[in-house]
Amino acid sequence: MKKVQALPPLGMDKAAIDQDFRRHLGHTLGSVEAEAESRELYEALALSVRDRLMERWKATRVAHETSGNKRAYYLSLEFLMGRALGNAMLNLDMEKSVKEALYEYGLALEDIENEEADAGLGNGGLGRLAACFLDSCATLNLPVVGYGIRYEYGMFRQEIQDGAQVEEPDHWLRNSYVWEVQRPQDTRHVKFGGRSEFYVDSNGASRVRWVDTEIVLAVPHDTAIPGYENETVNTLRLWKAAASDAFELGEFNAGRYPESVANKNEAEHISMVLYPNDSSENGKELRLRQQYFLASASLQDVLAQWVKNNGANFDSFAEKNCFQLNDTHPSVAVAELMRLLMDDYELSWDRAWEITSSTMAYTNHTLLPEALERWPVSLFRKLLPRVVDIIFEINARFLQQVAKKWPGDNERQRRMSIIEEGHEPQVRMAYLAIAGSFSINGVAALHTELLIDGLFRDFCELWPHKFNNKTNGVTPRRWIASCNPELRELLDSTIGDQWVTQLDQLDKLTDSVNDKKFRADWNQVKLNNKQRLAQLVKQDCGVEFDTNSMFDVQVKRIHEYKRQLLNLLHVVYLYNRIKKGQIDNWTPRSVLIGGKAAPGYVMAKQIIKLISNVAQMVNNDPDVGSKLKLAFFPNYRVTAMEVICAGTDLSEQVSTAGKEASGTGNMKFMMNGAVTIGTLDGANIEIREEVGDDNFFLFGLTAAEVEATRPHYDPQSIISSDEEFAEVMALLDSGHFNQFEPGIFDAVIATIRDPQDPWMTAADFRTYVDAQERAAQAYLDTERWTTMSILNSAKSGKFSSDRTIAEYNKEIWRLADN
Ligand code: 26Q
Repeated sequence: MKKVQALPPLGMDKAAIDQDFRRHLGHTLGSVEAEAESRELYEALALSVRDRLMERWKATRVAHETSGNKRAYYLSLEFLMGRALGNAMLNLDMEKSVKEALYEYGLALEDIENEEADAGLGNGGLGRLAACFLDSCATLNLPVVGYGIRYEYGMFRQEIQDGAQVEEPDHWLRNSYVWEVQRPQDTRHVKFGGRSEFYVDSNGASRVRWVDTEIVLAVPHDTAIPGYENETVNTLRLWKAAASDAFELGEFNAGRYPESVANKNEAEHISMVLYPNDSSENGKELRLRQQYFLASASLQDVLAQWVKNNGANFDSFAEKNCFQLNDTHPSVAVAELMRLLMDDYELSWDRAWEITSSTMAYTNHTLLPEALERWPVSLFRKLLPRVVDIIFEINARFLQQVAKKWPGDNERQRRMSIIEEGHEPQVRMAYLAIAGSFSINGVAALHTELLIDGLFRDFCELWPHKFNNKTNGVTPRRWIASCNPELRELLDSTIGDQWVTQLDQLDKLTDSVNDKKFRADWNQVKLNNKQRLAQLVKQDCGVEFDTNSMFDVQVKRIHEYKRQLLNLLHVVYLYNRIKKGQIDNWTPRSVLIGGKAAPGYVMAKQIIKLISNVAQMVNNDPDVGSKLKLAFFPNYRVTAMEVICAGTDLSEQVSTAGKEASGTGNMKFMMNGAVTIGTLDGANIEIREEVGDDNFFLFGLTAAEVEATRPHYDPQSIISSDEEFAEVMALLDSGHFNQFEPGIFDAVIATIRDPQDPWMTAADFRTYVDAQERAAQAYLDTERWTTMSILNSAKSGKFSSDRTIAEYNKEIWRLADN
């Protein structure tokens, strides 16, 4: 083959971009330039940006392949990427040239950007964390590849009809997606079904092969992950499922050709849709197929590349590779790597185990017992018979170790077993992940402590050295520079522009906290962002927010433990005070609540409906006016948060202590100068440590107090001994907010009075309302609030995902930066 000479690098100036923009419009898209629609303009611009990504992407790939350096792989069922265009322009430093080029045609960049659909391939925190991590890995020059699934349908689009959530499919690929490159040459084969067959190989060794399987093709689609102004472009590889030819030409389809082709569907269903639950959906066969599909395709991909470069010699494989498991979702990878090494590459059990247990690392994201993944052994065996054999063998050897350390302690063996015995035996995925990993981490200091003292206590006694904390972070590129351009400029002109990659530099803002001009500029930026948010709320909720009011925001998945209900009780409390005429020193407030409920989570859906109904009542009461507004924000997603976090004054982080593993929205708000009202939960604790108690509105029981209170928790007596609380409950009971829908909120209201309420909403009502009052008074004192706002931003440096990733790298992955 004759070698092709690469073209010279593309220009980054206005003229070069303008040239490519018009070339793509006319030649790639075939649009008549003078009549181009905004969709075509978007595609032409995106393709011009993509061309520039491509050059750097190739160079990075070659550099990583030739360096022979260690690499890490982030395995995740979710990557909540949001939009790519703005991010790529920011990281490639193209914003200025692009704006200049578009200016010529009278086009606004924002309108063009709005043509892009969010890549919503995740539920919430865990998926967005994966996206922030990829940005930081690329920015830190770390050779890390993200592996996930290319769901045809991402997180559902939420509509609100008559105050209730309605789910609409999110066909995000409908208008062609310009950011992915299909790489059919790297297609992998994933097996399902069949049986294990034992045989003796030519060396007389007994081996196993997995036969009579169905084969599903995994076709990779790569997306570029640019680092910030550093020429690095890493890869996110998403697998699409496709039927193999063997599949459609099954045994008996002569004369049934169309039907057999239509049967391809079954294989292709695997990558059809993201499961919209953010706490586990137990026992669903398709979900287990997805998990194995991701794990197997990704591991085969890594092994194939290894063998291409090193031959089938795995002596240094563990030194050069590391797999980070994003929760237990991909943890079947532990058994799958064993299978591939033994069955496909003929390694012994011991060698395979050495490699597996020194390359796998597991991150836990939840303490909720109902969210711990377990799969029926029977289902596992039907789908993955060979894999289940390996899991049993891992368990047998693991329990021997337990028995050796604690002889005769059968109860402990039963507790720690990877297989939960019982009527329907189950595989405990977290225990599989722990047994197979050299590192297990929680995502905030408290969360890790609770894992060590509680959930994983037995394992920590066995392997204390495996456990560690990695407090979450978020990328300052998307969550300041790109979503808050006015703040970015103010920061640049005040402390220089190094903060974008060294977020600790924000601390320099403390030097300017008393500077009059700076404070005025700070407030002006916030006001402009509130204007932008108010416009969005008007457009999407039909509610008018007054920008002089305090913007009080809670956006996150709807979950009882996150206690949107507590927030709502406070709104009803304020409403009641207005109705009673208790409005001295009133702080006008605009409360925004948004988030999706899992479609099958009845209580969460009722909470949405209750918020909508209270909003109707509050917003249309002439006594209330702009003293109080409440809006439910529909279809909360990454792109909405970009506007919301910049325009927020008060960040609501009010989960029951000990339940929110970390939270990451709390960090985005803080960076953008919001003050937190929150419990001592997850990363809130560390946020408060950084910013100081004076600049944080703390309330509620601690995690230890929650557990100590539980046995004698008596919400009814709390309510009846607090007159204002009793009034709030009476208002809800009276049906005031559901006059034409009698009884619909009975179940929700009953949880508050239930002594068994796991979230103990009533316990924190009084301290919450008091903290809200402190916040309201602080807001009235504009000078005080300005200081708090500035200091929150100034002290947010720790919560950059660059810091988090640097820690993963230093303590877990140990990659050289390239
Ligand atoms: C599991 C099995 C079957 C179907 C769905 C699932 C499933 C999917 C998503 C279970 C859990 C999730 C997502 C969990 C999640 O987002 N956890 C959040 O992770 C964040 C990042 O670490 C933390 O900040 C949050 O505190 C935590 O709730």
